[in-house]
Amino acid sequence: MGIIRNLTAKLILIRQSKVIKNQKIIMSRRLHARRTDGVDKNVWVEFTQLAADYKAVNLGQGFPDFSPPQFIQDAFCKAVSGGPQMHQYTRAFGHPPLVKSLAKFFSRIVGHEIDPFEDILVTVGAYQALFCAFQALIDEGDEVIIVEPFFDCYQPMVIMTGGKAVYVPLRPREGSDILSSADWVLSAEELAGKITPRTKAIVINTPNNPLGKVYKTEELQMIADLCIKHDLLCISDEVYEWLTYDGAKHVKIASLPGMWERTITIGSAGKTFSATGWKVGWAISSGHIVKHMKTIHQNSVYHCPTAAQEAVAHGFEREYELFGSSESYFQQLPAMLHHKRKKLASCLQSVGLQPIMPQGGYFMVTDISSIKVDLSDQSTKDEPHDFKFVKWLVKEKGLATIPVSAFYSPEHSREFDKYIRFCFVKEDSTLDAAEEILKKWSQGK
Ligand code: IK2
Repeated sequence: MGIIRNLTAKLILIRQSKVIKNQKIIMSRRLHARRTDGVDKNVWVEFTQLAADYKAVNLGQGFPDFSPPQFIQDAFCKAVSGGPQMHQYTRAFGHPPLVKSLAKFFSRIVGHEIDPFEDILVTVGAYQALFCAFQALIDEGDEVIIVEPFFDCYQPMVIMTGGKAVYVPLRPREGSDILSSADWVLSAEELAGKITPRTKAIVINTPNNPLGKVYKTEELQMIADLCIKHDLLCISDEVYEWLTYDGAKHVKIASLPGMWERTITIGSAGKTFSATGWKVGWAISSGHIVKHMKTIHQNSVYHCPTAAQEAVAHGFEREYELFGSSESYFQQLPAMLHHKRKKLASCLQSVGLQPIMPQGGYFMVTDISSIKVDLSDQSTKDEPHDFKFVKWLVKEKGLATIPVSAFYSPEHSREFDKYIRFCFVKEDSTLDAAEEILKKWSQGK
């Protein structure tokens, strides 16, 4: 009996030491790819969770807290009950009714006959369109110029290609009060100075998130001239294209002479029809560019949800017919947001904060350097001032916003860490709740 017990104990020991050895082997191996190094932090993951944890009034992440228009909800319901094919795979590069309606709609705007099957790729939101663009077009060692402030994912997406992100900031115009996003300008000299023989593309975002800058035709022409002169691509993120105010006009850089062939225009049904959860986006460009993006798409996502695409197709058909009329959602949404923008601006002004009035989009940036609060408890890390401030505001006052330095490169983030971003695509009751918090705070309550 004793011998058997001893043998069993020995066997268990041998087995355990094998397990430990295997674990050591596994731990000595690098279990991840290097491309994930340094790109693990994400402002949306961090601050959306924080807002939820503190049940804050949420003027943080950019999504409406109201329903999409009835016509697009009806289109979605109709699609879902539209037969078995609505629940199955559709064409990999875009549901045929959607690519046809996008081509019809945007041909009129770009002034170029867009081929629905060659020139368009439908993606999982604008996010995936951006991902496909960077993966398909940027090689290891290529340089990509990004105009700051920029939607944060451009930087990790460039890094993951092995390319190098090079930054040029929009800067507040010198010598004047910075009252509007139009006062933030791009220096032609600074941009031209960043172009090297390795430069492959320039990335712009108009209307810009977070500033709300809507690039004027002259500014776009300056960028276009450099793209043509140096044979560069232009990735133009235009997800807020319908949201402009006070007469600002959105211009597509792809519509400028010589730019169709080298521009990738990115759009989002989430932003267009106030349905961010549907995650339908697209890239439009010349077929010789889109074909490479299709390669990335077919080897990663392959195809996007059918019913949502069917509904978005219906939305664009409707908007094509109503284009320019007061019934068009592309008129109604900015009209509604125009009021919300005014409401938020006067709320900020009433507590002594000066908003930078956005010409477009649904965000408003304000300078917080006049606010003196003790932020020493907010973080043990050496974080930028606006990160600490936004954390304090959520935890102490129950109001969620986003730090603007998250939209800057590490090189420039400290220069711009005195701003925070408010989102105003929210119910009036949400904006009222935010106003109440700010008013109470300013009265020392
Ligand atoms: N491009 C820009 C400029 C965006 O703002 C977004 C969505 N941003 O929303 C988060 C926020 O800023 O609060 C996208 C691309 C991605 O769009 P989609 O939702 O269609 O993937």
